[in-house]
Amino acid sequence: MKNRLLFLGPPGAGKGTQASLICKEKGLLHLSTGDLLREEVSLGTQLGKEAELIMNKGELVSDQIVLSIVEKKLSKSSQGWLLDGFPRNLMQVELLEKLLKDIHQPIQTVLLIEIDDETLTHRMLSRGRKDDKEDVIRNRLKVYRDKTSPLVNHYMDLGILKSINGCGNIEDVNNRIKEALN
Ligand code: B4P
Repeated sequence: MKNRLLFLGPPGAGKGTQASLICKEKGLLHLSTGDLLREEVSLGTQLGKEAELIMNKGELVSDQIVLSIVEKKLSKSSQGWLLDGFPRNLMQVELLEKLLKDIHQPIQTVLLIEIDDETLTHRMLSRGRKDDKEDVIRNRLKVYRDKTSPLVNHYMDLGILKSINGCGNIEDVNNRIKEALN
């Protein structure tokens, strides 16, 4: 299996859930920008304070903040990695491509988790995180459509995109992902 992966999909699609399973199984570094930002928030750092205000509105945190977090982690990894929730717009794609070129570690496969808005909204409301409120979720879906979904065409044009259906239970989705990555 390839060991430099990117999981793409709308908020609540299960990127984090599935990325954890795949990373545990394959020994990859799990790099979730959402988790890393939430860690900064819980530590009460200056960066965390700035990020929290933006995350609670469902907007994207600044590209430079996110890149600096990713850069630190990626440069330490030797066993392969899975990017979860990053990049989220075309500027982040550009910044990431430059970074990966510098360390000679191009992405091998981008996996798109596809799922309908109703299921996403239901999952996020059941999770009940601070940014899982109905109006914030609506905005996060809009931000995904406006800023993140153009990445699908970008990676399709590069010939490295695979997509799977994200509906169904965690195990079924996991099996679909493993099949797609084989
Ligand atoms: P993220 O932390 O990336 O979170 P997410 O997109 O909401 O969730 P994910 O798709 O990982 O779903 P999960 O597995 O948790 O982003 C949060 C915020 O951080 C963003 O809005 C933004 O502000 C900021 N941010 C992050 N990255 C950024 C970047 N690169 N640039 C700028 N800002 C950035 O699953 C959702 C729920 O569904 C869970 O409760 C899970 O248990 C459940 N679930 C999963 N799979 C299921 C299944 N098959 N069946 C039933 N339930 C399931």
